[in-house]
Formats: sequence, C-alpha cells, structure tokens
Amino acid sequence: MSENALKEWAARKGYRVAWAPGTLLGEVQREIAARAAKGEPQSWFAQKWLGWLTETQSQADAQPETVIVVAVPCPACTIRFMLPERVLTTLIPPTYVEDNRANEEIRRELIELLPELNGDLELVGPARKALAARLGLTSYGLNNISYSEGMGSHIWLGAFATSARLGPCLEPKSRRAETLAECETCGRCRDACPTGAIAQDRFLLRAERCLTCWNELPGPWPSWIPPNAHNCLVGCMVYQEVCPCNDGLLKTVDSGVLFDEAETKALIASVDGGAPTLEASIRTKLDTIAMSGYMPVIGRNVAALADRNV
Ligand code: B12
Ligand code: SF4
Ligand code: SF4
Repeated sequence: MSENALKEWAARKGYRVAWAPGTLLGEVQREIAARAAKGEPQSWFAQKWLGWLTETQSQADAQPETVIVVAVPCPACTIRFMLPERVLTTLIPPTYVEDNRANEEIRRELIELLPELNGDLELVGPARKALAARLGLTSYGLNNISYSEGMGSHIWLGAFATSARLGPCLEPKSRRAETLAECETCGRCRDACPTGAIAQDRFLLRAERCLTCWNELPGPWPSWIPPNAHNCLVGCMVYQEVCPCNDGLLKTVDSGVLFDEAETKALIASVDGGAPTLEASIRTKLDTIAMSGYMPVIGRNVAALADRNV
C-alpha cells in the first residue's frame, strides 16, 4: 500500500524515493563518526559542519522504524549584480534555493500521502548522501557528490524518519555505497577542481580544501585559494560542469533577482560581513529566493567575482 503510493507519488513528481529500516540511520552515522574519530575530515571541520557528531541525543539513538530518502532534480539559477560598467551574472548552484522550501514541502506531501504516518515524520539532518547511496538511490562520483539515474548530480536530497512501519520495506539494493562506473577511466573533476580538494590518495573529499567550505562562511579568504577559483555566488560548479555523467542534464533557470548599482556597491562595501546599507531592499530581494541567510558572505563573494572579471 505505502510502497505503491510512494512510488506513484515519486513518478508523478519526477523524483526518486527509497526507504529502509531505521537502523540504517545508525549504521551510516556510526560509519561517519568512525571516520571523524580518525581525523577524516579534520576535527575543526567536523565540529563546524557535522555538528550532529557531538550532539548527545541523536535521531539514530531514538531508533526510528523507517527512514525515507527522496532525490529531487533541481536546477542552478542565475542572479545579477550591476557593477559600474557591466552586469555581473553569476550562478547559485542547485540545492541552495531549494533547501529551505523542499524540506517542509516534501515532508507535508508525504504526511498527506501516507495516513499510516499519523503525522509522525521528522527531517533527518545528517548524512543524507550516505543514506541515499546505501539505499541504492544514488551512486557517488569521484568528486564525492551523488548522482541519481537520469538526473545527474543536480539533485537535492531529503531524508525523513518515522516510527511508523511502511508496508514492505525496500531492502537496500546494496549495503555498500557504489561509485559511478565512468569514474574508473575519467578523473576530469579531480583535474578541474580549483583548490585540489579531490584527493589522489583517498576517496573522501578533503572538505577543508573545498571552495564551498570557505565561501559559505564569513571571513577572509585563505591565501591558498587562487583568485580565479571563484565561480559562483556561493558554492562551486566547476566539477559538476566537467562531468560527462551530467551531459545534457544540467538545467539553469533565471532567479529574476537583479541588484542595482547602489545595492551592489553597498554589498561590496560590507565585505567584512557587517550589515550593508540598503539592507532592507537587499534582504527583500534575497528573501524571494530564500537566500538571505547568506547575506554575511554575499558582498565578499561578489567582490571576488568582480575582481576575477567574470
Ligand atoms: C557538510 C556538507 C558539505 C561540506 C562537506 C562536503 C562533504 N563531501 O562531506 C562542504 C561545505 C564542503 C559541502 C560542499 C558541497 N555540498 Co554539501 N553538504 C554537506 C552536508 C550538510 C553533510 C555531508 C556529509 O555528511 N559529509 C560527511 C561525509 C563523511 O559524508 P560523505 O561525503 O557521504 O562520505 C561518504 C563517502 O565518502 C563514503 N566513502 C568513503 N570511501 C569510499 C569509497 C568508495 C569507493 C565509495 C563508493 C564510498 C566511499 O563513506 C563516507 C561516509 O562514511 C549535506 C547535507 C546533509 N544534511 O547530509 C550537504 C550535501 C551533501 N551537499 C550538497 C551539495 C550540492 C554541495 C556542493 C555541490 C555545494 C555547491 N552546490 O556548490 C559542494 C560539493 C562538495 C563535494 N565535492 O562534496 C548536497 C549534495 C547533493 C548531491 N548531488 O549529492 C547535499 C546532500 C545537500 C542536499 N540537501 O542536497 N557540503
Ligand atoms: S568527472 Fe569523471 S571522475 Fe569525476 S565524477 Fe564525473 S565521471 Fe567521475
Ligand atoms: S565544489 Fe569546487 S572546490 Fe569543492 S570539490 Fe568541487 S570543484 Fe573542488
């Protein structure tokens, strides 16, 4: 019953869905915790980005009956800034704009779809890539992000936990994560990564070298980031663009957001992370694409793109 309803819902929406006994959540969290204990990723990075590792009561301890993971195709979007002599058009990679909206929207849809949940469906914060891979919903690229069949890597991953049992549970296809077959003879993403975050000597990303790790956080750029590395408002699209498994699958939409010259100047002047003048109008525009949380880094990032003259 739930199996059919979930499959039909996903097919209708163009999503992919899979679910498994809730014990899978504990398994992937323990695997990541064991890596972190060995310093992969480095401990300062784990503390900042994988906060759940130090939480006393994790969702896995609460032993959900079922975890549901959903892969949703999502486009990159363009955004524009008026500089004195030209318009700077840049990209916001997939998942930034979707994240705020999709978590709640999909949770609501699943609750409506499956009465047996009785409204009991919690967002799962941690380890979504690892969960999706273990469910056979995605494969890892050498670049460490996940690819779902027919969608490429431009996907948002959502994960949910419930104490309800959902009809016949899909047994995860493989209890191991898999890599794309294409990676064996490729390596383009590793060559293209502007900061050397995709390592030669291990599979796990050197996350502390990833441009995204730095352009999402306020503060000065580390000196080892080459000025020409910057390529998006936040995040980075370099390795997804060069990947043959994304051929024909990358979609870009226009966000419709344009900052006029005064707003752009105010943003760039707030390069140290302080609130820009014209804050209200800037915030209103960012709110339309659910990006105002990134206000403290946008001025600095726009300045870096403008200096690069892209
Ligand atoms: C922390 C985080 C980051 C960090 C660290 C990234 C990382 N690779 O860990 C930073 C800030 C650098 C980052 C960057 C980006 N992120 Co991010 N990020 C997350 C977050 C919050 C947690 C990821 C996590 O658990 N990392 C911990 C590591 C240990 O987990 P893992 O990468 O799955 O590692 C497993 C594999 O390496 C595997 N493994 C190890 N060895 C081997 C060997 C083989 C052969 C195989 C098959 C597997 C394998 O075991 C590990 C688990 O133990 C998730 C959202 C979430 N709530 O889960 C989003 C998420 C992963 N990010 C996402 C995105 C889109 C990005 C960016 C592309 C941003 C952008 N658009 O510009 C970049 C991509 C960087 C990259 N190359 O991975 C998406 C990914 C969607 C997708 N297609 O997979 C997610 C899922 C957000 C979402 N809701 O959709 N991100
Ligand atoms: S660019 Fe090549 S090596 Fe990298 S993820 Fe894509 S297929 Fe794999
Ligand atoms: S997001 Fe950019 S910096 Fe990070 S691993 Fe990919 S190509 Fe390298």
